[in-house]
Amino acid sequence: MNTWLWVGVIGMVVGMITIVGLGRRVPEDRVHHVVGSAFICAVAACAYYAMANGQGIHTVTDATGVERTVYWARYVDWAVTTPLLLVGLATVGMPRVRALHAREQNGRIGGLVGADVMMIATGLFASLSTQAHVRWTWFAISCVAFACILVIITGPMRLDAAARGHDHKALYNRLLGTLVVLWFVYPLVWVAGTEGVGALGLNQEVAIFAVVDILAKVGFGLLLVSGSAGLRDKDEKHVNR
Ligand code: RET
Repeated sequence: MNTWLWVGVIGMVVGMITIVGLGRRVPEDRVHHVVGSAFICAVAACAYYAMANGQGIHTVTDATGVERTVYWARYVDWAVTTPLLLVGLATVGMPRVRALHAREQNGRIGGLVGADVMMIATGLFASLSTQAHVRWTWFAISCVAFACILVIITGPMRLDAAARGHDHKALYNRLLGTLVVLWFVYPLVWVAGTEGVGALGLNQEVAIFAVVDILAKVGFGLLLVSGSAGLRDKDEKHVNR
């Protein structure tokens, strides 16, 4: 179990260094993708380092008397990193010009981040619940927030990206596909794991989360940074730099 937590630490640190190295090819106006992606890895590296050293872990005794180990440090990690991942995706789709719609776009990002923080916070409450009906109610609420995120990123934000031209549309769709597939693994592992029905043991759960976390942070960050390096803006000619 500890080995997988150390795999998490090393994976995130190596990922961060690779992203920063690759980021040197990214034009100045897209460096925010490099900074965001590198910070995502840095935050996760800290969370994995804490867990590997026995910190950010809590034992819950269920109403039935069964003891469960909750790695709450991952929820702190997710509460910071998932909004950053979504903002990274959102800024690929957002037009640079069209100040007329800036308010709507900022509002949409606010809604997205709000739903995301709600998803993670209610997921933490679910993990810490001792009674099954309370746990599954929190789980359902967290799933509703997840559904809201999916609606926003596959609906209006995707249309915005398509309106920015072929390159942005293609990159947005590639990132969206990767994000959706990987993010679905989290609730599935939660349900199958020790917080849910217990079909997966704690060791397996920790191992799967370590691998998916590396893919969702480092893999997504590499796609975003390498993809944004070669983007051509349709509206670039209107912008004074
Ligand atoms: C929980 C359990 C409750 C129901 C749902 C969940 C979803 C979690 C997700 C986490 C994504 C994390 C990422 C981290 C790293 O980069 C909290 C597991 C819906 C989608 C992408």
